[in-house]
Amino acid sequence: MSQTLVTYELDGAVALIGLNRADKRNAINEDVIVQLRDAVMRAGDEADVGVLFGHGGNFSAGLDLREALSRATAQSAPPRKRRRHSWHEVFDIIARGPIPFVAALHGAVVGGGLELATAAHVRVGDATAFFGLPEGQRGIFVGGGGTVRIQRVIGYSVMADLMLTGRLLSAEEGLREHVITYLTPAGEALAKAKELAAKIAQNAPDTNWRITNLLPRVNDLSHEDGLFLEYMSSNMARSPETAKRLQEFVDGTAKPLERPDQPKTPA
Ligand code: 1HE
Repeated sequence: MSQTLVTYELDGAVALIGLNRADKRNAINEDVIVQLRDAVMRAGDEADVGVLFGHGGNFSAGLDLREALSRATAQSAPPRKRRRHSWHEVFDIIARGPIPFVAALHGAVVGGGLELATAAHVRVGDATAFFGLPEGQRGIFVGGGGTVRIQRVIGYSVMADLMLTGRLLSAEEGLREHVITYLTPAGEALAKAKELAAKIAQNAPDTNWRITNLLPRVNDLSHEDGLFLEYMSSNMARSPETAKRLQEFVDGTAKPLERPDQPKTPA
């Protein structure tokens, strides 16, 4: 596995992680998963925010169907020991790890590519992006956490529609269905994702961690348990950073909030 299938670059507090298999439309095989795991682990150690993107003309064409075919036809015995599915493990490190991730999406974002994108916390798409779940056409099923994550993002009715009919959503439709929350002109998703990542890196890391780890878990809880967890969290010992940030606001030295109708201040 000498080929660099996933690139890694540290840009200040932001780790840039790129799928680098453009000739195969960044289809995800097991070697990609192994390298992606290394990259996101490293990002968690070194960076405050990660950005996921695809080299070439697409984010990702999903599961490597050639590899899937050779697995489907190989006469191999079932494993003696069960292990956690490698995609679940890596996508969970992204979704529930120590740092937030922003995904920059363009071209194909389909199948496992969409599952990877929805493991990120903020998604930016450019005008070339299209989204779909063609598993039905391939005779397979989502396997990268899509049943849990994509269903939460777009809801059962849209997910079932995409899977049953094979319909692809345009970038505009993706924005409407909350697949992405930012839409840029063609070729500008990565720049926008970097800009957002730099902004996210300015938050207190502990607050970012609660946004990425506590908030999604509350979705799985009852009303009572959700409020209890929120109460416990808000009463956790406050860090010196919290006091410093509150003091800055009280002193009038904190950066003002950027209102939607004002020109953006540099991050
Ligand atoms: C691939 C893959 C792939 C491209 N696995 N090799 N994913 C899909 O069902 C999507 C399959 N791909 C496509 O529909 C198209 O390739 C695209 C719309 C993404 C791009 O089209 P295009 O015209 O730019 O590229 P292409 O000519 O179709 O493909 C270029 C090369 O990439 C070609 O290889 P080559 O050796 O002939 O040059 C393709 O075979 C290769 N390629 N996509 C393997 N996916 C954990 S469960 C998740 C379940 C899923 O992800 S299901 C969705 C699978």
